[in-house]
Amino acid sequence: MPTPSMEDYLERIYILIEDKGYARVSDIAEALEVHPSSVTKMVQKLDKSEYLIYERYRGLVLTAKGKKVGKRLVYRHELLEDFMRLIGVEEQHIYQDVEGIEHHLSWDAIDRIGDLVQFFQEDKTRIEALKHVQKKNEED
Ligand SMILES: [Mn+2]
Repeated sequence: MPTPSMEDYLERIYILIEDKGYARVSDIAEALEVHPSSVTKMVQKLDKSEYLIYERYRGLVLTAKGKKVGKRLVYRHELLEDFMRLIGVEEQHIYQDVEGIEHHLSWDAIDRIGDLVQFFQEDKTRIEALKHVQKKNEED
């Protein structure tokens, strides 16, 4: 199992490769707001754990395992953002809240949140019912 920090890197590397076709140490450092030397260290660790292959002058590529995990991590982040938005969390809080919780939930909990998001999306009157409760609570 990757550590929370490894997860953050894998998630970011997966997104960079999806968007640009490659992920350079400098791009990762910029995206995660860390020093390039920290990126190099982590990339070496991810290489050792077989999530990617890193060659100093050729850059890095995700292994099949790295792609699979990266994809799941990006899905998890997006699902949790959808969930926060759906329950009415203010936009300005969503990203940081998700960053704060994403590493600490079991995949069981993620799947159940997925069910809940689907439950609301399948019938918009359910969202209206939730909004009604929120409005009542605000009035109290
Ligand atoms: Mn994230």
